[in-house]
Amino acid sequence: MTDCIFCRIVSGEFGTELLGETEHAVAFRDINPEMPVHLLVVPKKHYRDITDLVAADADALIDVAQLAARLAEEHTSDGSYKFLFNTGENAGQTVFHAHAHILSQMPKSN
Ligand code: DGP
Repeated sequence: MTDCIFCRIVSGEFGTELLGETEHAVAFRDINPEMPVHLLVVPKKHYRDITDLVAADADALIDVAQLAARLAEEHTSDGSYKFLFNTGENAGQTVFHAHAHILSQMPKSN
């Protein structure tokens, strides 16, 4: 979808740095971080939210979860993280391309 900001990131249009990529998902930093670690993992294909993703694409769902776990290992000092899907406008979803927030107060120091 050309009017979807995350589809445009997935296509490479903005040159957004990708922190990880699988066959079905990519990860990048949230532009407006709410914690020291705040990453987003999105399916490459467009789904409106996690509900649509779960219903339609088990392969992409697994990739999102596995990529999130790998990023948490790489970017946090203790492997603890929040794995959050805002779903629907009244729950705070503002970008309607399914995405997981990976949030942690414990960045890896290097
Ligand atoms: P949500 O409220 O769950 O829909 O979260 C959307 C998140 O997406 C929000 O935390 C900010 C982030 N975001 C919005 N536009 C961009 C963008 O162009 N680039 C990046 N990296 N993040 C974005």
